[in-house]
Amino acid sequence: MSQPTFKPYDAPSGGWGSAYSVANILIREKIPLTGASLLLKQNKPIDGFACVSCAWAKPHPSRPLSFCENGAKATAWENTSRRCGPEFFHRHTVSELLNWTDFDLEQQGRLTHPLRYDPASDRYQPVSWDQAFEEIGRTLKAMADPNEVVFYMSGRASLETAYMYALLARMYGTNNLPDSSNMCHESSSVALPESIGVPVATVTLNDLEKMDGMLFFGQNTGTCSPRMLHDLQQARERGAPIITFNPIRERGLERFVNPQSPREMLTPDETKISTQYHQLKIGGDIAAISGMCKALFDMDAAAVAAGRPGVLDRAFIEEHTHGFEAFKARMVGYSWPVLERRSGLSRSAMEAAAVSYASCKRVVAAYGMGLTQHRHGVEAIQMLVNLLLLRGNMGKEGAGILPVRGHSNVQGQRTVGITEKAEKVPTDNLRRQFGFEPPSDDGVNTVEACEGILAGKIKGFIAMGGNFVRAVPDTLQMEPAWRNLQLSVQISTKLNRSHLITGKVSYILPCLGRTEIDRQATGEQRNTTEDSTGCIRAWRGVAEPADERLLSEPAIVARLAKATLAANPHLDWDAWVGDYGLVRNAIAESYPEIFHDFNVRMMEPGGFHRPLGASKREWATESGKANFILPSTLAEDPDTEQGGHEQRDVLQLMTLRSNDQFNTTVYGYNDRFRGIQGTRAVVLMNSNDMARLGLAEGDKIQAVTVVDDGVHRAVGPLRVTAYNIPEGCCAGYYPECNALLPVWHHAKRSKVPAAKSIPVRLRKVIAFSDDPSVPAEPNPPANRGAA
Ligand SMILES: Nc1nc2c(c(=O)[nH]1)N[C@H]1C(S)=C(S)[C@@H](COP(=O)(O)OP(=O)(O)OC[C@H]3O[C@@H](n4cnc5c(=O)[nH]c(N)nc54)[C@H](O)[C@@H]3O)O[C@H]1N2
Ligand SMILES: Nc1nc2c(c(=O)[nH]1)N[C@H]1C(S)=C(S)[C@@H](COP(=O)(O)OP(=O)(O)OC[C@H]3O[C@@H](n4cnc5c(=O)[nH]c(N)nc54)[C@H](O)[C@@H]3O)O[C@H]1N2
Ligand SMILES: [Mo]
Repeated sequence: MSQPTFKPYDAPSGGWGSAYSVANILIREKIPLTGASLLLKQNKPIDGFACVSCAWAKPHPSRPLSFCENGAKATAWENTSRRCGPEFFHRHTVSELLNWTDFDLEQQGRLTHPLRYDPASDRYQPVSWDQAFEEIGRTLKAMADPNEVVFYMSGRASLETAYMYALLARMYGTNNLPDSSNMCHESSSVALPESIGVPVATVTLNDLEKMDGMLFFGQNTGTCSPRMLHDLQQARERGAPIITFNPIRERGLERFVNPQSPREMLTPDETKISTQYHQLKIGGDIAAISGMCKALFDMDAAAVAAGRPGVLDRAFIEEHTHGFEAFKARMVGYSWPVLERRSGLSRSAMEAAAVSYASCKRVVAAYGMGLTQHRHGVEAIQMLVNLLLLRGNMGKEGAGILPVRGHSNVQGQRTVGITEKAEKVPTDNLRRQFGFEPPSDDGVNTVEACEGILAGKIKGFIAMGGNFVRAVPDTLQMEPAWRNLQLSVQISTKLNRSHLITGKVSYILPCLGRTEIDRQATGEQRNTTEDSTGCIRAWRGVAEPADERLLSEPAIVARLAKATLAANPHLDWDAWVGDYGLVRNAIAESYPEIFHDFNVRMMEPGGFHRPLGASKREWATESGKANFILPSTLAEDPDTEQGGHEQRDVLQLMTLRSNDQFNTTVYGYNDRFRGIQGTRAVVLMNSNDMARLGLAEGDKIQAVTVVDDGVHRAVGPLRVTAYNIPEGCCAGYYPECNALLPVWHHAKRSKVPAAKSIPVRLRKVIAFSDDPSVPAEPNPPANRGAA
């Protein structure tokens, strides 16, 4: 690999950079021409497939080309012509593969055979499907307590798979159904029901067309949901201000050229996206939003005193909200110097944001991991809702709250039963439909599953997709603990590190991807997903399967169920696999309010939306109103501050995605927008902090977590790279930095790991070579961003 380079990237997001990047990956993955034409079916309803990348809404009618750079990469990644079959596993022991990077592992291509780990030869060996299901079923049946087993789900599988998987876990006897949203938008799932009585976004694409202003917090649109840039571009063309809060200047939120517009591609036209860009401190959001609220109260008082109409929506507040007076007293009582220190923004910046916000009548507030992955993630989201409520921006066209979801069906899986919380299960319906008693105790979420594995209480782990061991906190504690599992089953499309940390009995079960044709007894099957705006639609894979041996995810769940559970006269798993329409009928019976007439409605070209009371100003909260909820603190993290985070040599580290990855899947080493090429082993720092800490550009450091629980957590060597980021803050890449994140360092109540604020010290490393084959550090290579 060539030497890493670091230089600011001047081009806008989208544009030619995006077009080249798509072409490169199609060539690299040797996607045949028919494969490239796959992209024409991407995000096309009914007879096309939903993109496997992010969960952003798909417009109807669809655009002729309905994919983005990262969506194209995800499709190419799934449809690669490379295969990772038995001969590969014959050539490489698992111990050897443990030294490979995430990139190299997934580069081997699609998994083709069911595989069982053989400890004697330290290799994965091919087995028959029958043998695999028989042993897995036998091992599950032998567990002393169903709560010793975890059924994890990443966010990609369809509604049909998710429903069947949740049913399998509950019939087995457990609510241990953690999923990737426990590391992601669980903070939204806790915050929003308390504030407005729904767990998800209240807006649709129609609202984005009608909004006349937007607030944007902690979401990297250009990389993580690029198709949304079209909606932002259109808003800007209508003159709507977009006010962004992010510690770093993300290119997609600065300027954009639509790579599918010949006019824009050939002229210097680019759209400036954010009209105000506030580089607040990591974790400064509650203070920044409080500052905006305080400014609104000041403006309102001044307007009313001058006999002008106020800036608050008094009628809305009166009729629809609860807790306003206490909220006002708190906001008015905050002092500007404290708000400035906590947010890292000046009073005038917060006031300017408030003035711009108050100039709009219909505002949508969007946010991502920059809010949710903090100790106070739940409260930060509730503060954002408070800000919307002050001007009645909830439950009217063009306004509302928009958590931008991650995985392409992560929201939908929750809707059909993937949850550890017993109260969210439609117990009566399941009992009536299937004649069994669903478990009434809560199961474990992701953090609790990690704790259970560390404590030796969890003994079996089934993963429907994902790369659990790599995605969770405390890598260096989790990996050895994982080896004590009696059973680890990974249902996957590509090889990843979670496969290599084996338990006593370990299986890899390879499955079809969403882009592939799913042939069953009644013919080619459709599947359904729910996007970030609560829109549910039908899709169909169009590519030939990567291998004839692959089973679909519903087929794997059904075979696991048949091998594990006693026969049930009310449930014919084989019939369900033969016709996914029968699964949808069952979903409709369990969740009639959302899914009635599912098989018919899913065929509407624009899909159908789940009902959301808050979007009609119906508040399913305890007070029966939309609630103003007070934050408990302005501090970013009072717990770790006591441990010394106010010390001058401790920085707050946020762990980020590059433009060349999808979560733990690393497509390559180029973070184009951030100007980092050829490496992921970096720490991005403010140059004043570098000077203060005696570090120079290119120095190698080891990052060490500053908490006082007695565990040493370090990652490195990382290259010091000067970057436009506020003082006291620094950034590194996920998942390489996950070894720094303590498992207990999570959002209060939602337990989302606080991956955006890890207190660290940086220690200079003396002996280090840029040659990755020269080990310089005790860290396993996986914790260095290789190259
Ligand atoms: N290409 C691509 N697309 C993806 C993914 C991917 O890995 N690659 N992952 C998918 C998944 S599962 C998810 S959840 C989403 C994630 O998409 P995002 O929510 O965009 O997540 P991150 O990339 O982690 O970036 C979070 C942003 O928050 C900012 N930030 C960090 N700390 C703070 C803070 O304290 N306050 C504020 N205001 N901002 C902060 C960071 O600078 C960054 O811009 O994307 C999905 N789409
Ligand atoms: N430090 C830090 N940690 C984080 C985050 C962060 O920002 N910082 N982000 C968190 C977030 S938001 C998330 S969502 C999690 C992600 O956690 P996960 O969802 O567990 O991880 P992914 O990397 O998305 O999983 C990739 C693997 O999924 C498998 N796969 C891909 N497609 C399919 C399919 O169609 N079917 C099946 N069965 N398998 C498939 C492939 O084998 C691939 O290797 O990570 C979390 N961890
Ligand atoms: Mo996510």
